[in-house]
Amino acid sequence: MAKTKNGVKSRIFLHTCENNRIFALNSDCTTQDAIRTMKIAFTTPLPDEGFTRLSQHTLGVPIEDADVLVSTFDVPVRGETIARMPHLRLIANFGVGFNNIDLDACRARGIRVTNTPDPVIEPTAELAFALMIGIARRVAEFDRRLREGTAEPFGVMNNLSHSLYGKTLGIIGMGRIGQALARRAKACGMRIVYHNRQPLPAAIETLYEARYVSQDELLQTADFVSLNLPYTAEVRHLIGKRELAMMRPTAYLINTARGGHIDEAALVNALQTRQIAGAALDVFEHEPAITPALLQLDNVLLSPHTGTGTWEGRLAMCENVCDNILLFERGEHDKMNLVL
Ligand code: 8YV
Repeated sequence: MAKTKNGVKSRIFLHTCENNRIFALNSDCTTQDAIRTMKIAFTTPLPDEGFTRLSQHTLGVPIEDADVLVSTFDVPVRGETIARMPHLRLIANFGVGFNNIDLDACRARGIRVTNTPDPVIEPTAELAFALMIGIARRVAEFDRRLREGTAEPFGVMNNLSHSLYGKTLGIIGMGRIGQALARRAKACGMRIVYHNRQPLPAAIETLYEARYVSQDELLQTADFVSLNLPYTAEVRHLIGKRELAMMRPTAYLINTARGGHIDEAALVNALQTRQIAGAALDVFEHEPAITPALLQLDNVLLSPHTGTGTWEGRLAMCENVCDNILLFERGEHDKMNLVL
């Protein structure tokens, strides 16, 4: 057990899933409740206090018995898992991205799928911004070098880095996370260009002083390129050899979306040859494995898929999952965050 800052008790077992094992959450529910209410299984244990609103339900049942599955990004819900769940009616994903779920298998069975788009916006934008500052100002590298005793001596022309102020941020995927990042970047004196499937309404562009450009123009002109778009098979390797070659040698690539957006082998090459200045990555193509060459490079800042991983974010995501389950139970499907 651990305590949060505000004293709330919680079990922390995020990131503990191994071999797609299905974990159970503790429950005080009686058997009688279980007969009357929906049975909910979890692919990964989540903080108990986030689910008190579901206490009349049976939480943490074996997946074979579940009506509802709460899933997370790190445990794929494949067709074979769904086939083991004859009663399954809803997958309530804990996270905005749902590429962990086999939607075709859900569609075939009429299983509904929800996600948590709202609470992930600010923490993810925050981490993207932290990564931008971190890589450009060499924050983690300086810390590491000082601890290792490999730092350059203090001095006016030593330990130089690059400013964000006055630079151009190119956002690929100007949805709500992209816009939350734009808000932060604008406040720090950055110019913003973006690429989306469609340009945003003029009022939103004006708000962020953001200019719509083609993806190629964005790659050619931005000092920082941030990926903030959802992952689907069509955008696998959106950033590969060709795209990296278009980027400026002084540019940084930031990814808080999904690892599959980037051809990691091509990125390693671009970083080793200094074709681009650096990369800051919260997500990885072969997650949780990290391409070993990335670990050797100083012009890379790494983070363990923790864009939404704040206490505040996690508890708000739990609330969002509970809302979706309770709305489903009441048949208020139009109010749920339905993705299917
Ligand atoms: C979450 C995420 O940590 O929301 C998402 O899509 O990728 C993550 O940042 C994760 O989904 C929690 O399950």
